[in-house]
Amino acid sequence: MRVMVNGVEIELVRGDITAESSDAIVNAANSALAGGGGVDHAIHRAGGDAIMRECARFGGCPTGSAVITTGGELKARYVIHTVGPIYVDGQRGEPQLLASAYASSLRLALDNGIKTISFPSISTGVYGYPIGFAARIALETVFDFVMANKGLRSVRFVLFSERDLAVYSKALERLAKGG
Ligand code: AR6
Repeated sequence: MRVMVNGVEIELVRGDITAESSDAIVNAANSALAGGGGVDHAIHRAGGDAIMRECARFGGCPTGSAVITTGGELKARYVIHTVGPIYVDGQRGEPQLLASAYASSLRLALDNGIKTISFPSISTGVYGYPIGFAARIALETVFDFVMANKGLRSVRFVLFSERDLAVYSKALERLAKGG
């Protein structure tokens, strides 16, 4: 599914983000930037050691922020590592922190001349964020950002399962209708 918002293509696909050829892919990292499971593991495995060497220089990244490294051996030139919140009950700032993870990644992309960027579904794996809520926050944050900032050409969500793609599609339909 694909919509245009203020001249920017926002697209949802099912797939493996490590195969993306956008300028940057986003990693769902932890605040130690230490590597881990899920998409983080897949990106470091596919991109090689250069990514971890650059991560180590930052000495970590607070929840809701982002840092940028080389894409190493990936097709993508850069990896933007962002740290989403661990979901507890939704009352501990999780929505704001999740929105901030997306917005910080988009800001870093613009600052580095990136035109095309691909996101996974941040926080909805190991970190337990209910995907219906997370999808809405992710898409709303992207809509708000591209309405307020010129420079990006495409923002893609690469969802790992058909179910995740269906949830994001429903959220995007609702948002595109203004709901
Ligand atoms: N391509 C796209 N999406 C993927 C891929 C892939 N190759 N692999 C997994 N996903 P998670 P989090 C999906 O757990 O919840 C790590 O250990 C997955 O199905 O990777 O933000 C970090 O080091 C899910 O929908 O990230 C942190 O400690 C989504 O990516 C912690 O997990 C996010 O799941 C971060 O947890």
